[in-house]
Amino acid sequence: MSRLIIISNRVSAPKGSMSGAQGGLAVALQAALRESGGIWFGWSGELTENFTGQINFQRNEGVTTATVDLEEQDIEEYYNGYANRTLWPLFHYRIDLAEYERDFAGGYKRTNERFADTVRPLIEPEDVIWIQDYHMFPLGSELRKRGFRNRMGFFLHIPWPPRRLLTTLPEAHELVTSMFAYDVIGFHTQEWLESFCDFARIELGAVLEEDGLVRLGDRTVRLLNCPIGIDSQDFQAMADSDIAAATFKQMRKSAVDRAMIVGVDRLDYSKGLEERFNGYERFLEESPEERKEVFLLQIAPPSRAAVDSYQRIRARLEAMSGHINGAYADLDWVPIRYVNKGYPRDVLAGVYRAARIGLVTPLRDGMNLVAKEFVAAQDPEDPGVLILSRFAGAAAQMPTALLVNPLSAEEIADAIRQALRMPLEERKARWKPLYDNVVTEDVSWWRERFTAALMAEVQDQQTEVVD
Ligand code: ADQ
Repeated sequence: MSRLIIISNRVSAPKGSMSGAQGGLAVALQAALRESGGIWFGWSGELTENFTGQINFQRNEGVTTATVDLEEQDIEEYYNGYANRTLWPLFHYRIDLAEYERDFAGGYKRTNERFADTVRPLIEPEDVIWIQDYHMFPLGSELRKRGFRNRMGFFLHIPWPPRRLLTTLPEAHELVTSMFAYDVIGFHTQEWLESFCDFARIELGAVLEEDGLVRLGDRTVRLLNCPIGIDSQDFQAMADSDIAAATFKQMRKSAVDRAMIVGVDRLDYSKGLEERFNGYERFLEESPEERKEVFLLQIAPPSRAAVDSYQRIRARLEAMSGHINGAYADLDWVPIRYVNKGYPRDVLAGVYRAARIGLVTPLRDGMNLVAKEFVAAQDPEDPGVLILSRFAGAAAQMPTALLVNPLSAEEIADAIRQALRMPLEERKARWKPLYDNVVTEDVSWWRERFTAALMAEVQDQQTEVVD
């Protein structure tokens, strides 16, 4: 079996006994590395005065990680700039928030060149390279320019935007052309895959061949619809753990017979939190008789605090929760508990299980793993109801959730009412197919599906320079 080299912006070394500290993606990629004896390379998350390219190797529980520090200008332009202020909003359809700056684009290119130069001595001819996410679109092409003919795959964790939006990016042609350096490109849904195809075909003149292949010049790429899942077995085990049971008890006690609606999201404008609060407020306004039977627990740890748009949404949500609580709270009841903290995964599992409704309403999301975790944590004899945005990648695999338009306060309010009134039999009937999917198409299924496609690609194509 070939060695696997995984490259991503941030690297997660195994954390051993810290129960519930690691996400499913980290665990799945670590498992792949253990099997193949490979390396996980990326940014350390640390700052250095001058970039030296010195690699810090670590070996934990059979997984080797190799990380490099970046200098301030790289972090500002590549990470806070192009990745988080240009590509993230654009790829989530928010061109109103996207900032197009040549310095950001330049820093992104420079940092990817630095990654390519740094990882270069670690790669052997038979290695298979798997690059993750939007921080590193051009890395494959940079490696090809340095003479690497290895099989290379890329997986995109976020949506791919419609062609008309992507054309607003000054570097769009260059960026998408560079992606033809890969042998396989994976997306969470057919929709994102087709949007990529549209751009490649209409803007670049790429040719769609049979069987998911797209050709541009002398390079052919396989496009793969490959939805990510969660570590469902581990997550269920966490839901059955003592910590989860204690959290469940604590939550039920503090709910005093009220139904809990739960939202768990990174504090990000793509997650539709303002719109969710509006939808919940609409429900409170329209349903005075049911109002005090519920409360909303929104857990939203801050992220990307260096970026203005994230500071703004944080302030906005604080104001909205204050306003809603001010308008509706009573002596014995507060409609929203808004918590800006992260919790271990076993605690989250207990919270999900105690909830009657999971409210997952991103405006756009590549997949959304919270929806899957919520389903995995439910009690089969008394499952909660998942309310899910139609615009999350997860909706394609979860048709029996209550699917809503997250921009419509009315649809969110209606769905909350429907979920509260839903008889047990219907709750079970809706939950079971969701659960079956979460278990079958889990994170191991995802990574095996992707690596199998990558390993299968025959290298009979020109792999020289792709600009
Ligand atoms: P994210 O945008 O981070 O991921 P998501 O898929 O929902 O979104 O994953 C979030 C993870 O963080 C979940 O595992 C969740 O449990 C955890 N989390 C959130 N809030 C937390 C809290 N308060 N405490 C502890 N943990 C918390 C990106 C894309 C997604 C895609 C994933 C994986 O934006 O669309 O599903 O990558 O590809």
